[in-house]
Amino acid sequence: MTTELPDLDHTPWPPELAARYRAAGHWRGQTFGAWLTALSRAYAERVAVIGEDHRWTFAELDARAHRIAAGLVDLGIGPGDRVVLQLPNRPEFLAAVFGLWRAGAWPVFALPAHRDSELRHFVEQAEAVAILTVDVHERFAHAEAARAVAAAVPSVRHVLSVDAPEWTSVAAAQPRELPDPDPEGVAFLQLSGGSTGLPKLIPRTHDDYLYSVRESARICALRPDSVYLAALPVAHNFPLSSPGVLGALHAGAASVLAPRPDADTAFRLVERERVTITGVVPPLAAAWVQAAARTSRDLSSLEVLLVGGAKCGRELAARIGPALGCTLQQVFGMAEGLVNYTRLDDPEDLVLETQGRPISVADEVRVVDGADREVPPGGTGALLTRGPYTIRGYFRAGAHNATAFTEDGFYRTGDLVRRRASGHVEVVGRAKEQINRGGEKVAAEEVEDHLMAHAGVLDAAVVGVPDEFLGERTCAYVVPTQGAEPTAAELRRFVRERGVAAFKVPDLVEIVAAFPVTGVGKTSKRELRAALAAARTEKG
Ligand code: AMP
Ligand code: DBH
Repeated sequence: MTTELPDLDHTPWPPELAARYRAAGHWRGQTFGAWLTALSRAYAERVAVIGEDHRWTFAELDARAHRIAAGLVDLGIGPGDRVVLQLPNRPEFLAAVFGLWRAGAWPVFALPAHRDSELRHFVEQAEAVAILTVDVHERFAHAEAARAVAAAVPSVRHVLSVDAPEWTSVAAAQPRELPDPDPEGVAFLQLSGGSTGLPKLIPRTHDDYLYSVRESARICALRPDSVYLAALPVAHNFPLSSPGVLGALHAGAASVLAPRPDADTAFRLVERERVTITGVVPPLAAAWVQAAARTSRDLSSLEVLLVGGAKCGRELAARIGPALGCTLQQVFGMAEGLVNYTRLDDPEDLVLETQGRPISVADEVRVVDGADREVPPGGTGALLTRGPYTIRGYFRAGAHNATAFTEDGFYRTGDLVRRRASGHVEVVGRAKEQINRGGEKVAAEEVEDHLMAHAGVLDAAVVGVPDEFLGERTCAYVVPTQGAEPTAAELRRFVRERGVAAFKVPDLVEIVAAFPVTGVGKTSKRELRAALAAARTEKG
C-alpha cells in the first residue's frame, strides 16, 4: 500500500536512529561554517585551493567565506533561502559555498553543463531567491541565461556573477558574527541524476554530509601533504565529497581545480602541482589510460585514481594501475547518500571486479527481489539502503517519496547489484529508467518530453544502447505523426535548441511505425532494447 506523503523540505530521520548516530559520533553537531573555522585554525597557512590563477590558504578561504556571508546577508539572503549555484571549477566555488553556508542559505548545486531548461527547473522547484554564476564559461553566456530565467521566475531577486562588480562588493563586505545554523538541518540541495524526469532535489544536512566527508578522507588515506585534483565538475557529489575537495579540506590537503577534465589539462596540473589523488568517470579513465602512453608529463606523484559514477568494467580496471602508475580505487556512490569504496588494501580481485563496500558499519544494505524479499547470498537484486548519511526523502516530493522509499525508510537506489561475502557489491545494471552516458545521467522521460514537443512526433521512447566508449549512449525511438517525416538530424537539432545539456541530445534517432507494448498497453522499453540489440547483432 502506498500512502500519500506530505511535500516536506526535509524528511528527518526517526528520533531513535538520530540518537544512535549522535551517540556513535557519526553526527557531531558541527556546521560547515564551524568546520571551516576549525580547519583554518589547524592549517592556517597551508594551501587549501589552487585554481588557474589563484592559490588560497585555509586562512584566506576562511576569511573570504566570512566576508561573502556578510555580503549575502546584506543583500537579504539568509537562513533557508535557496540559491542556485552554477559555477565551474574555480576557487570562487568554495568561497561562495562556504559563504552561503555561513549565511544559513542553501546552495543548489547546478552543473556548468546545465542549460536554460534545467536551470529554470531548479530555480522553480527550489523557489530560489538568487542565481550565482559566472559571465562566460566554455563559450556559454551563463549570466545572460540566468537573467533570462530570473525574468521568468518571480522568486528570484538576484542574479550574481562572480565576474561582475556586484560580486566584488559582496566579497568585500565587513565580516561579522552570524548565527550558526542547525547542524541537523538542511545545508544544501544536491541534484539526483534524474531517474524519472528532470533531476530531483536532495536535501543534505551538515551532520550527515560531514560524516561521509570525514570517513571518505580516511578511507582514501588523505594526509596534509596529499594533493587532490578536481577534474570533474566540482559541484557533483563525487568530486565534492568522495573524497573530493571537502575530503581534502578535512585532511588539511590542497585541492587543484581543473577547468576541464581532458588528459592534457589534467596531466599538466598533475605535473605542476604534484597531484597525489583524483577521481574520474570510466570513459575519462579510458581516455587518460590512452593518453598516458604518449604523454611527456611526469605523473609519478599520482598515488590513487578513483573511478566511479558508472560501471568500470574489469578490462578497463586492469589497465589503470599499469598505465598511470597508481592504485585504482572504485567508488559507487549517489547524491542521495550511500557511497561504497574499494579499500586501498583490498585484494586485487575485489578492486578489479567490485564497486566497493559501504563507508560505514551503520549503512544498512538490502538486496531484494521484485517483492522486496532478500535474495539469497550472492544473488542479484535491487539495492535498498538507509543509514546515517542517506536521505529519507527528496525536497518537496511527497508523491515521489512514497515510491522512492520503503515504509521503513530504505531508499530504493534503482541499482541492481550482487553482494559478496565481504560486503563488496558489484553493480549489475539499473532497475530505474536512467541512461548512464559515461557518468552523465540522462532521464529517458525528460528527453522523451522534449521530443514530444515537436509537431511531427506522435510518441517517443528513449533507451540506452551499449557503447564501447561511454558505457551507454541514448537511442530515441520516434513514431511520427501522420503525414510528418521528421529526420533524425532535425529532431536532434530540435532537442538541442530547446536549451538542454548537450549530453541529453539523443545520440541515435530511429523512426519507427509503432512501439511494442506491454499487456496493459504501455510502451515496452524492454522489447525496444531487445529489438535494438538484435538489429546490432545482425549488423555484426
Ligand atoms: P546520481 O543520481 O547522479 O547521484 O547517480 C547515482 C547513480 O550512478 C547510482 O545510483 C548508480 O546507478 C550510478 N553509479 C555511480 N557510481 C557507480 C559505479 N561505480 N558503478 C556503477 N554505477 C554507478
Ligand atoms: O554517480 C554518483 O552520483 C557518484 C559517484 C561516485 C557519487 O554521488 C559519489 C561517488 O559520491
